[in-house]
Amino acid sequence: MGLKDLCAGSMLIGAAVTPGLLQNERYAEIVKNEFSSITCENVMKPESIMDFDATVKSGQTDRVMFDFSEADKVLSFARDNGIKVRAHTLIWHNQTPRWFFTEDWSKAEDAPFVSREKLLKRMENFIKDEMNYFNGAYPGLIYCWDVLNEFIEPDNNHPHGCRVRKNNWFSILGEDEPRYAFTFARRYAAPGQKLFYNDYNEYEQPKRDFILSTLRPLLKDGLVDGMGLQSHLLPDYPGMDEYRRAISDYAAEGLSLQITELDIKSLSESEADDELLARRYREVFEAAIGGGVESLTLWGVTDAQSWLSKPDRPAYPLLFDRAGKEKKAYYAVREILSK
Ligand code: 9MR
Repeated sequence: MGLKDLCAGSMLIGAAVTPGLLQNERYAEIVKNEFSSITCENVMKPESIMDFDATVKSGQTDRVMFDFSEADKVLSFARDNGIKVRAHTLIWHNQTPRWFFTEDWSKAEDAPFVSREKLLKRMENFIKDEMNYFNGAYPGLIYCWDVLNEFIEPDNNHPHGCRVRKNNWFSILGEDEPRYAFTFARRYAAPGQKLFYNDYNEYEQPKRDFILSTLRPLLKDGLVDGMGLQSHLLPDYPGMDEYRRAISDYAAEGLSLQITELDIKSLSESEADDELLARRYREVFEAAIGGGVESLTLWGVTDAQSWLSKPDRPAYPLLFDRAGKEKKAYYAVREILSK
């Protein structure tokens, strides 16, 4: 019995994966045995699917062209193994090429941006064509979309918490960006697919309040369904009270909740740190189950592939070690899910 069997019926449990990881037999086995949900760690992001040459060649000025071949490797694996997919991510300031925003799809550094009107056409076509492709090729596979990612950044000192710096979407669309993103996504999503806002440091104040005041009007108009709690945590931060409080504050608004990118940045594999990690995972899973979280995704499968592991500074944030062996934290999670 894998983790997915222990929480079947109450919660999906997932991992972020890359096409490369799935080629490794041991790692692919872990994914098949343990998880009921998959997120593409990078290959569904705009920069991975937007095809510059094909776009220029197409001669169109308001429609980007795609290359979905890397994403297809992950989605066909999911389909063939009965695993559902969280689609990550449509509108994001990061990993979206600048040429998408420029006149004549120019890659020149100082190329001028298109008008607001033209960007809205590109945005609608982008969302529509991507959703139509995946929903057509993999009917019923994707259960939710991260429509808007990391739009709130209190450090930018905008009165409503908007991320104004290094955000080409915002430079052109301003505060209307979220409404347009969710309006188009709702228009083209398949029936039953949930639309999510996804962010990190989601438990902190004032970020939480800014997120909620952005989502409330969209929620009222039926445009957004859920809050993606990324949950990139440290062993001792945030405190569990703060974390639980955030979960209940989001839930109180009527948002569906998913933990979308969980990892806990432990920098040693000493016995003591391994124990600490297990305790922390236990608490987070308890909070998730107690808070009605419907899907919980780990941001990676083993410590080896985690984005937190650098060649000169390994990290130990996940449930499986570099060899793909279950850590104490894995058994702690099993215990909570078995209750
Ligand atoms: O794990 C991803 C890493 O491989 C990429 O280099 C990075 C680029 O921005 O994105 C990482 O994933 C991020 C996710 O898409 C959004 N939330 C934060 C994640 C960790 O940075």
